[in-house]
Amino acid sequence: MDKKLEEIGRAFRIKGDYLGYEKIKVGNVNQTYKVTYRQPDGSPKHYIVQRVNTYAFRRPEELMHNADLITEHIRAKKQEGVALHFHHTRERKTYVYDEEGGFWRLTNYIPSVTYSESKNVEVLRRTGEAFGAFQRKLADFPVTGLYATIPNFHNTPKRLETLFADAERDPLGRAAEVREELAYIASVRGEAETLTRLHEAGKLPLRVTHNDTKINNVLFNKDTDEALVIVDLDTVMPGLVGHDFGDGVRFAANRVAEDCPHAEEAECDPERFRAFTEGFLSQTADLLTEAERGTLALSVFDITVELASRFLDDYIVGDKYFNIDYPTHNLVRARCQIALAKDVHQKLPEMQAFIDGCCAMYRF
Ligand code: GN1
Ligand code: MG
Repeated sequence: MDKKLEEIGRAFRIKGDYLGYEKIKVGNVNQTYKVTYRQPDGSPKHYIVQRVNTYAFRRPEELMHNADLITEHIRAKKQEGVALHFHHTRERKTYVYDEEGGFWRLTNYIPSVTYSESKNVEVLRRTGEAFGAFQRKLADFPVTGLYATIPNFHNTPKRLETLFADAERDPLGRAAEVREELAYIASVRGEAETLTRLHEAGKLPLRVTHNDTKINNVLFNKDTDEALVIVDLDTVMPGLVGHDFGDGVRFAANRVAEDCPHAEEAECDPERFRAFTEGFLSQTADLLTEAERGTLALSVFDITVELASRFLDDYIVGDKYFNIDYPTHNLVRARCQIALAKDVHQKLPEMQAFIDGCCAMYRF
């Protein structure tokens, strides 16, 4: 690996002696490394190198086109503090291909902490606020200027169609084992497709959305817990605000990790939900349409069912998309998301009532 990372560093014209790397185990799709160089004055300097998963991202150049425009748009608005920056090669490209067809990029390293979960409501409020601010800063960015890096990424009806078709094909004979999960998803299909259907009917507008609003995509200051930057811009593209809000809640408010093997413990914690929601709406309430505001709670349910179906589908077809740590990892993830979806479903009225209250407060 050292040889490869050194080669990538050279392509991006990194100065100094290559000292080594550390693999960063965050993210289910790309491979991430923190590399260290000795600068001419002897001090160490770190960078983040990533190999983009080209099975998930079929057109990585378009992804980099989006990410570069977005980071520069945000950087231009930032008066102080750190910002994410993609380094360029001699040919002024933000990526390189290696001989095996691997797609690589390199950014500055931002000293920070990330949380894969947090019980600390203040951290959760700041997470919601950071994703809300991201949305806000990009509100004047033309949606049409971005590629759909993964077409139909949050098209729930298409995701479900694929799931049921793959279960029918059942290439590995795994469908029998997941009959119950398939039945649950089939039973909530109509409701889970609501957001996409409303968009198709012209009732929910497209915005520039992040599409992967997990708490571990926010870098925090180690000492003050201030949110510094949002990372993982791979899926920034035109989308629905509910998907950003919903995915944020799905991940941050769950009492257990996304892949907890004790699915029965999955639950949307009301206090964590309120903290994230307050933060998010403090930045966005005045931007949103009535239809957007009115479907925010439902969006948590829709996105949770969607993700359950993606994990389940990947299990059925043989774990091609998500990185797995053990053979049933995707199944465990799917079960945990289904348990969470059931809990969210029951809490929808109280969640929407809280959202309405926040909107009323922040809009005036
Ligand atoms: C993937 O790799 P990561 O953790 O950034 C996935 C998201 C899922 C998430 C679930 C491009 O994100 O959509 O919500 O896993 N990203 C892509 O943990 O598919
Ligand atoms: Mg991601």
